[in-house]
Amino acid sequence: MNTDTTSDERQFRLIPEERVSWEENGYFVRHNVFSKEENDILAKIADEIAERKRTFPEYHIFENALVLDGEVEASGIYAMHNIQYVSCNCPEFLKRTRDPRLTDPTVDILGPDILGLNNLYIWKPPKIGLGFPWHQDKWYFNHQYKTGTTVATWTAIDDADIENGCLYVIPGSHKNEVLEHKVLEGSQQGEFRQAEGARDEDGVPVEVPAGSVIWFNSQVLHKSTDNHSNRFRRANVAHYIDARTEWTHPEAINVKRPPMWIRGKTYPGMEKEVQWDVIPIIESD
Ligand SMILES: O=C(O)CCC(=O)C(=O)O
Repeated sequence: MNTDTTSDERQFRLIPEERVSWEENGYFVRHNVFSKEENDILAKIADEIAERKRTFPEYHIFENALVLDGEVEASGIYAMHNIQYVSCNCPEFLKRTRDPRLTDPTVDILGPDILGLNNLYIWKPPKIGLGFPWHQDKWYFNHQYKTGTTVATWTAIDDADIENGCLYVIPGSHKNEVLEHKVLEGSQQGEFRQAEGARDEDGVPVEVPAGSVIWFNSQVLHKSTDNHSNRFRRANVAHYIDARTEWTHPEAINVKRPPMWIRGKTYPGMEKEVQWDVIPIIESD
């Protein structure tokens, strides 16, 4: 991928209204980014993983209690993490994380050289799929990377609305500090912590039809609610960082979850810490 493109040369570049929303609110939405047929390819693979019909590393599958009206109904999958990794045998997901429809606008935010952090597929089954409490992804990324901004792209595989547990954001919250995140007492959603001080009354639901993408700043406060509908609510989430980013603890790089090369160059000293499926392009000075 040529890294020396200008914004005008990038077909899917940010438009001025999106830039304003990004800066003011910390997110923007595009509709009709992916077709149903394109998303069906990802959905079918994820279904096969969930039904254990496909070879897929178990440690990338995250399971949890699933609840109905506050009662534990079942235990099951709620997310598949790092599904883009070469070891996960899902090249379609890796291709998606590199799709210029996701990365062109991201280049306008982060610059030409980008790495991919976790690509996670969220699986929220009818009636029992759990929401995620208020959080800032930056709180998690700060443990690994020294970077001002990371960008999340959230692609709706199904229509996402209040009833089936869409994403909520607190517009403008990316301008404030990263809050303390505490374990939620009694929560079924074991993986995630709650940002202290985030208030429901400040949040707005971001209801989107399938095929839409939400780009959000990793510092923006966001959450989602439980799925109370008879429909699935699935989403493909891919995070990006500038390839020049430094690790917070270079002496203890998390070799289990290296970022993935997505686009452009990487930098001296980083090539071993990045996952590659192609010959690396290294900046010489
Ligand atoms: O899709 C959802 O339900 C929540 C996603 C989320 O909070 C995240 O990816 O950080």
